[in-house]
Amino acid sequence: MNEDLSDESGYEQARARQWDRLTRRGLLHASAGAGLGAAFSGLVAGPARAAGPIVKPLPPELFVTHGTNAETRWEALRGTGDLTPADRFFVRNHTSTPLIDARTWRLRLWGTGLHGAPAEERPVEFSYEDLLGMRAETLTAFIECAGNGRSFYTTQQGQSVSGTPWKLGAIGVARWRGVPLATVLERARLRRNAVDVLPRGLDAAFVSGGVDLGRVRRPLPVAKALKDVLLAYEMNGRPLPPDHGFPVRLVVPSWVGIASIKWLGDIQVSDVPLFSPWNTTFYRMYGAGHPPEGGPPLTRQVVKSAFELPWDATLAAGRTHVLHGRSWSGDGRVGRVEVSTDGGLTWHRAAPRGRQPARSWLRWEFRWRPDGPGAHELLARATDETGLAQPAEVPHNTQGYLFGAVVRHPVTVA
Ligand SMILES: Nc1nc2c(c(=O)[nH]1)N[C@H]1C(S)=C(S)[C@@H](COP(=O)(O)O)O[C@H]1N2
Ligand SMILES: [Mo]
Repeated sequence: MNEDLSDESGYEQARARQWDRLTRRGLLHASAGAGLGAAFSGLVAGPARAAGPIVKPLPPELFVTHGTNAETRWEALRGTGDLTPADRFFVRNHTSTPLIDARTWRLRLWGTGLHGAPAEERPVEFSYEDLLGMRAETLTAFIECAGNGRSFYTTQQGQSVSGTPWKLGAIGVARWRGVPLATVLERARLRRNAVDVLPRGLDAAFVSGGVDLGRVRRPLPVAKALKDVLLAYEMNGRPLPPDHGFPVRLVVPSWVGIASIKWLGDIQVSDVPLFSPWNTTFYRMYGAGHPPEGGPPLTRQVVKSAFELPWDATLAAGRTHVLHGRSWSGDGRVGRVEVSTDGGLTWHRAAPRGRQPARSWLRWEFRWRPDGPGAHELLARATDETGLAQPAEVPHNTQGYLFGAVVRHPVTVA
């Protein structure tokens, strides 16, 4: 296959064609759920379950919880640098954080995309120590949920969407260290005709609407897997915390958070396209304006901005405040940030604070002296280096993914 599948539009076009072919041939069902994957999961030692869905403390001044998930409060990022400390990094769990023993843990690679390991019964195995012994790389990158900002489809656009009603706190930036997925694929003797890898977590199977969808897993094109994906075992200089994927997680820079599978147990490598509910039912756009079978699988995150302020902040009238915020994009660095304090009538440039690491966020500040007391809305909009800017409104999709419109942040001047 000579298409550049690390390129977003190329990937999406290729996927759309593969999708058509497979659904027409009726193969989807056979490869989607049960089949090989279920048979193989019998080989995976069952990890212990934590008491609650999330292991780390979730003090209310740092997090808002939504079921099995925890959202970072933006005011809790005030005073932090580019890296989000692990104690305030958001958690998105489909079920519960599993507690895994790194001494018995193995990463297993299997499938038709590997030489010599055609069947799932003969996986290529790596222990935690094997990975620690390989040449490591570090990468500073954000992980952001595709649903970050979802609640604003409803509160700003009056639209109904399903899923966790995040504000803007389903993002964090960390310095990840680990082994390039490319290194491990090479050691497992990747075949030239491999097209997809399907990493799968060791957390419990996800049940949605009474249907057991199996363990969390989402296919990734081999070209992306070989480009910049990390098998990470460290976050900000420490071993991964349990909630963020200990012992090893994938970090897929700039792509929707679901791609960065936590608590990695096995990776299927295939010479035919792979499917799971996480690239068919979820993480595609459905609804008016989208194809009935859904848009292409989501890949890159969109441009967004947020203020490091409580939601409904109170600021004193008649004095100058330095407002802090951050902007980011899945397409490259942020080029420009503008702020409006009058509901979007006039816009003024925010001042960057330092240089933005690639695949991370730009921190910025803006001086504002509110004159009279009352309710205000603060708006920030960013344009990335490719020229993509945040619009005033975004088209709806039923699952509320990729809300990239300018968010109106309520502030009370007192
Ligand atoms: N195994 C597994 N991996 C997973 C998930 C999960 O529930 N199980 N959630 C995904 C989603 S939707 C997101 S947004 C990110 C969140 O990573 P974090 O919890 O470390 O912030 O992990 C992804 N990887
Ligand atoms: Mo997510």
